[in-house]
Order: sequence, then C-alpha cells, then structure tokens
Amino acid sequence: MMYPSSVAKSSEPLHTGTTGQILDVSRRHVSLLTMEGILSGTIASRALDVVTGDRVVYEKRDGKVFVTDVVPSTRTLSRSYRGALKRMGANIDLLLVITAVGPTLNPATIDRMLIAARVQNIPVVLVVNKWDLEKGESADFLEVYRKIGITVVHCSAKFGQDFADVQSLIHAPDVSVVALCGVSGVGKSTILNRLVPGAAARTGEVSERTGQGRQTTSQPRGFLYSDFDSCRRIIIDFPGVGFFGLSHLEKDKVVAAFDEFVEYGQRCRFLNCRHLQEPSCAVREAIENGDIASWRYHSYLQILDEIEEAREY
Ligand SMILES: Nc1nc2c(ncn2[C@@H]2O[C@H](COP(=O)(O)OP(=O)(O)OP(=O)(O)O)[C@@H](O)[C@H]2O)c(=O)[nH]1
Ligand SMILES: [Mg+2]
Ligand SMILES: [Zn+2]
Repeated sequence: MMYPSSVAKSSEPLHTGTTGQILDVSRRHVSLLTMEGILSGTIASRALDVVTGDRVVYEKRDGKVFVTDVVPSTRTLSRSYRGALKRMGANIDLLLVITAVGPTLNPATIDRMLIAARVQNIPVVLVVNKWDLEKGESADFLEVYRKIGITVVHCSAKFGQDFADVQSLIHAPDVSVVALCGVSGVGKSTILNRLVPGAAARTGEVSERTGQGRQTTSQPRGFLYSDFDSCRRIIIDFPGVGFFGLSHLEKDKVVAAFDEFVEYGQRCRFLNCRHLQEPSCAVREAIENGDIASWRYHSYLQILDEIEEAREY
C-alpha cells in the first residue's frame, strides 16, 4: 500500500492532565477533545491564537472550561492572507490534498499546498476525487506528480468507489490528525462524511456555470474518527481555499520544496542557483528538454513573484 514515506512520529500521549486538542474554533468558543470526552469551552485571552489541531491547556472554573494556554505546535499548515500569516491547522500528521478530475483540478493551487506541507514536514498524499467523471487532461498532471514522488490515490467519494485506499491512508500507524485541504467543490466534506458516518458535514452543489464550488464549509472542523483498532483520530475538514498565499516563506525554502528542481539542480553551475537567469542552469535545461513540467516551473515563478511583491510593502 502507498503509505506516505515519512509519517511523523507522535511520541507523547495524546492527552495528559488538563490538556486537550482543539476540534473547532468559532470566535472565542472552542470544542476540544479531552480525557473526559468532547468539551465546550472559551478561549481565556484574546492573545491566544488557537486553531483546530492545537494542543491546549484548560482549566475549569465554576464548571466552565477555559483554554488558558496553547502548546507550541509542530507540523502547522499556514498560509498568508491579506498580508498576515494565518495558521490553519496544527499538529497535522497527514495532509490529504484533495482535488477532483475536470475543471477543479488546479495544479498551481495543488503545488502551493504541497509546498506549505513540505516546509513543515507534513506528509502529504494527493487524493483525486470524482474519478467517476470525465478525466480530460487530469491524467497528465497526475502522472507528473507521481513522477516526482508524490503518492496519488483516486476515489469517488459520492459513490464510494475505490475508497479503501483513502481509508487505509488514515489507518496508517502514528497518524492521529488528518487534514483535508483543497479548493472549493472538490468533495472534501463528501469524503469526510463517508469516513465519519453521522458527521453530516454540509456539502454543496458545484456551480454549473463555472464548474467551481461555492464555498460550503465556512470554517475548519475537526471530527472524531474511530476505527476498528479503537485508536482515536481527528479528521479536519477545511473550507475550500481560494488563494493559498505563500508570501511568508523564504525563497530558498520554496526552491528546496520542488523536489525535481533539487534533483536536477545538483548539476547547475552555481550551488545556490535559483534557476532564474543564472548561466548553465540544469533546471531550465531540463524544462526545455521536457524532463521537468513547465507548469511546475510556472508555479515556482509565481510564488517567487508573490514573495517579492510582499517585500515591497
Ligand atoms: N461526480 C461526483 N461528484 C462528487 C463526488 N464527491 C463529491 N461530489 C459533489 O461535489 C460537490 C461538492 O462537494 P463538497 O463535499 O461540498 O465539496 P467541498 O470540497 O467540501 O467544498 P467546500 O466546502 O466549499 O470547500 C457536491 O455536489 C458533491 O455531491 C464524486 O466522487 N463524484
Ligand atoms: Mg466542504
Ligand atoms: Zn539552476
């Protein structure tokens, strides 16, 4: 089976003492998974930045639950949004980047999510949903992702076809928080509903006109997933992202996150080549020869431009 190559180890127990893990946040209200079950609480201070997946410390006062601290998170999925860094979800052991065949398959956005995961060492799998529909050009893009070492699985969540592969990804050892991320309308909530019977996450109709979904899920929601080995897992359903901003990243981190550039880049004349105008650049040569997909290079240039523009402010 195609497990992600480096599933993160979580050595510490999931919940000890008065710590819990955040399922949902709505303004200052949270629901959190604790040893006592799922509790509702309030974030004690506005200064606390709390997102789904965060491990937090809580106290009870007069029977009410207050979140008083956040344990520093690892493997945090973040994006830049209107000039600010926005944490989306924390302590993610496996990110399922969801896409769908047809017009919603958007490699530029997929690349951005792959990079956001890569810089945080979050293992990723690309899940291609709506496999029941016309594949069109999708197969060509997917072949490129496979070639650069990304695990790609497909399914049809609506009809339950090929769903065993998705399920076995989640059952991988050491995976306790799984997040579903992708543009609107690719079927994240439909996948979630199939994984967690009774979750009843709202799903939306895709606009006939644009082929894109209108955003149906409005904020990240964590659901409890219990399987046969009674290991408790959290599955996070993210709202569809329109633009996945990466202007907070360092350029060198972005270069290093394109695996095929790193591979070919070993033959560039300059060790620190960014594959732009440098002479004797093996990456640009590989693009000309068709060994690297030009749309991957295009994604890369767009991200560098975005970082450059953000600096100018
Ligand atoms: N043909 C087909 N349609 C699907 C499949 N999975 C989901 N859909 C449809 O795609 C539409 C969008 O599904 P959602 O699950 O709401 O998509 P989402 O990714 O959660 O969207 P946002 O919450 O807006 O980000 C719905 O009409 C689903 O019925 C599938 O496997 N095949
Ligand atoms: Mg949704
Ligand atoms: Zn180069």
